[in-house]
Order: sequence, then C-alpha cells, then structure tokens
Amino acid sequence: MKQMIAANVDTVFIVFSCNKDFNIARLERYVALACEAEVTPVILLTKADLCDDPIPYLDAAYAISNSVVVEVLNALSDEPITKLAPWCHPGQTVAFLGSSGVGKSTLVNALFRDGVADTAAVREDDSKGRHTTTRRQLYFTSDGCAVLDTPGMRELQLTDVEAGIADVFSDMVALASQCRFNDCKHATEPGCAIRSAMGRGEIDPARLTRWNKLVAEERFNSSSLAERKSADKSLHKMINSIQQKNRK
Ligand SMILES: Nc1nc2c(ncn2[C@@H]2O[C@H](COP(=O)(O)OP(=O)(O)OP(=O)(O)O)[C@@H](O)[C@H]2O)c(=O)[nH]1
Ligand SMILES: [Mg+2]
Ligand SMILES: [Zn+2]
Repeated sequence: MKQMIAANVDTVFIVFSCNKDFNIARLERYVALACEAEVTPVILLTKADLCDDPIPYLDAAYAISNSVVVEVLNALSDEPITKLAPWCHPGQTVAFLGSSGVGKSTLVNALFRDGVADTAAVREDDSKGRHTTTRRQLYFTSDGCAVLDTPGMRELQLTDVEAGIADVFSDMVALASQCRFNDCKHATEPGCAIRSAMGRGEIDPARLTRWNKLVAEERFNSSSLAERKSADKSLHKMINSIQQKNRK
C-alpha cells in the first residue's frame, strides 16, 4: 500500500524558503531525484512575504534547469490555491518534499482551506524547522486530488539517479559530448568544451563544481549499493524511508 501511494506520485512540490536555509546544491538534488523518477518537479519558494527581495532565490532556482517550473509565494496567503492549481487536478497525486520548517504542511493547509496538518514556528536563529510532521500523511481534496505531506528531510544522498542528474545538467552533458576526450574530467585536458564555455562566461564555475560533486556522490552511493539492484525508483524509496529515518 505504501509503495503504491508513492509510486503514483505525479508531481513533487520541492519546497524551499526564501531565507538563509536556502541551498542551491540541496535543491538540485531534489530536482535530480524527481527527474530520475520521471515525476514532474515544481519548485516552491515560500516565505516570500518575509524576504526583502525574492528575485535572487528565483533566479538561482531557475538556473538549475530550464525545464523546471518555479513559483514564489506566501504559503500563509491565498496564493497556493491558485499557484498550485495547474498540478492539483482530480485523480492526480502531489507530494510535498523539503527540509523541516519550509512550509510543506502550511501549503497543505492552504490547499484545504483549513488546518488539516499541524505546523509550528521555525527556530529564530537559523530558520530551521522543528520536525513537526513526523510521518507521511495523505489527504484527499473534495474533487479527488491526493496530497501527500511528508516529514522534513535532514539529508538527501543520491543513489541510482544518474539519469536524473543528467536531466538537470543536460546543458553540461551536451557540452561534455563535445570535449575532445570521452573521459574528459573538464580539469586540465586540452579541447575541453566545458572549460571553453566557462571561459566565454556561458557556464557558472560553481555549477560545474556542483555537477562534479553530485556525479561523484551518485557513483559512490550507487556502487556501494550495486548489489541491491532495486526496481524501485529512488524517489519512491526515499519517500518511503523518510518515515523510518525520522523515527531514528
Ligand atoms: N510568513 C510565512 N510563514 C510561513 C510560510 N510558510 C510557512 N510558514 C511558517 O513556517 C513555519 C513552519 O511551517 P510548516 O508548514 O510547519 O513547515 P513544514 O515544512 O511542514 O515542517 P516539518 O513538518 O517540520 O517538516 C510555520 O510557523 C508556518 O506558519 C510563508 O510562506 N510565509
Ligand atoms: Mg510539516
Ligand atoms: Zn571537458
């Protein structure tokens, strides 16, 4: 049953806040995970009302991939109903993912126009949440959209998401195919298309660093788990494991 719910997710709302807890590398991981699972990722940037200028957050999120939709909003207002409507059709399943305190349950409540899910204030010093939601919780809207609230993730390690990472960094993958050497590390090799593009200012060097890091991490995690070749997609495994992790 658990498996089925997770396997039917159509859209994941990846929730981050416009505050110091925002982290582009972490956001990229969630997007890669969703891409790998062939689930539509939608990035929701909450707490726009608490932030002087949400544009830098919006720009950073858009820079991840040009195939991802990004919405900036105040989860405590009426905005979620209209802004999330395109994905919340009858028969669809949507899931909210993200760190504790970013406003996942607040968004769920906004969709239901009443307090179905518990929420709690974040810590003042670092804007981190208090792990208010402790288990996965599925709600149904009156017109039959399934809404999955999840507990805040502490850490997100990527395993078996090579294709997802390649989707997110498709521009880099395309460039890399033009490097002179097949196994170019884009470091000191001659004829490196990625470094040339960087030289022309077309690629943010930080993005190359994040890509290298994700690919390395993915390879490491996947090889250490190679024998456990599961048919499950990583996203679904993750959704299922959140509950267990949070109990520990
Ligand atoms: N001003 C403002 N406050 C928000 C917004 N989104 C969430 N909050 C507040 O942030 C706090 C945390 O929200 P929750 O919805 O509990 O966060 P969560 O992501 O469900 O957290 P966990 O259940 O711990 O994973 C609450 O006090 C919310 O009222 C927003 O867009 N604007
Ligand atoms: Mg919650
Ligand atoms: Zn190269």
